[in-house]
Amino acid sequence: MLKFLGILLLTTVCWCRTSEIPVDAAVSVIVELAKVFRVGGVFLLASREQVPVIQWANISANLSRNKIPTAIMSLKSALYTPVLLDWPTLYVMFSAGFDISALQQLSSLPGLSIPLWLLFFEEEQTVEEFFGDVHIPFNCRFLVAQLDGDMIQLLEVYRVTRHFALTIAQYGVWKDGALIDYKLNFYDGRNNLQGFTMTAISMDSLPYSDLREENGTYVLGGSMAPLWKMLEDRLNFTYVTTDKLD
Ligand SMILES: *[C@@H]1O[C@H](CO)[C@@H](O)[C@H](O)[C@H]1NC(C)=O
Ligand SMILES: *[C@@H]1O[C@H](CO)[C@@H](O)[C@H](O)[C@H]1NC(C)=O
Ligand SMILES: *[C@@H]1O[C@H](CO)[C@@H](O)[C@H](O)[C@H]1NC(C)=O
Ligand SMILES: CC(=O)N[C@H]1CO[C@H](CO)[C@@H](O)[C@@H]1O
Repeated sequence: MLKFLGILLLTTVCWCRTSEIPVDAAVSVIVELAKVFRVGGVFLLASREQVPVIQWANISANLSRNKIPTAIMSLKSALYTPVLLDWPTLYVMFSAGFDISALQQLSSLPGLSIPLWLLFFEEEQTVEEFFGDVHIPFNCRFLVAQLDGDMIQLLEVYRVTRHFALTIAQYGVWKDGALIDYKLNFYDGRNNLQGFTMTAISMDSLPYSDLREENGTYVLGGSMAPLWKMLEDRLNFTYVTTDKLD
């Protein structure tokens, strides 16, 4: 009877798909990113369900052999562990058997933009569907790694604001143990606010800025105005003004 229960437990634990990304490739991607971003340590985030399907211990041992301090941490503990400020950290996750609601919780952390994030993605659904309404803020460095033949494509994902569609852009490619065509400055190309309307307040300071009402709307005048207009055009945003400080 006990044996039977054991088998039952095993089969229920192992229902989820095992990770298809080769351990060697995953290790190499992490090592290469650690070099580029001078990462001081790696946290491998895993839920209890994921432990049997992903070779965390193997990956962790290999990273340590590469002189990269590594710890395996549950997604729950990550919520309560302060982000290390003076030590560039890489948080790694696998999507196989992953609980997206945990990521939803993680994404509300105030320090989300401090570490670098890497998600090995191997789902039938698209990246957009997977993230659903998870908010990855504009200033976050969040990478999604996807197997593509003998290469791994690295995408960056973010949203301009919570209600905007997920932006997915190419970050780089991993091939034959090396990162190629990657952006050294992570924020390169992240210069389109996609028509975002920000609320602005102007403290009039002549001759630089002068907020005037015209036909019921406020327009910025003064010598700052052309500069501001140039920023709006370059960064693709608009503004509405308010005279209330709250
Ligand atoms: C680690 O993974 C590699 C590649 O998948 C495999 O060859 C090796 O046996 C594994 N080592 C352990 C200790 O599981
Ligand atoms: C500005 O953002 C809007 C909304 O995403 C988009 O349709 C438009 O093409 C963008 N303009 C430029 C110049 O990128
Ligand atoms: C305000 O309305 C007047 C008359 O309709 C128009 O001539 C003027 O261009 C408008 N100004 C702005 C800033 O829209
Ligand atoms: C997955 C794996 O075990 N990869 C490597 C770990 O480190 C040893 C020694 O550095 C390599 O031989 C493995 O290929």
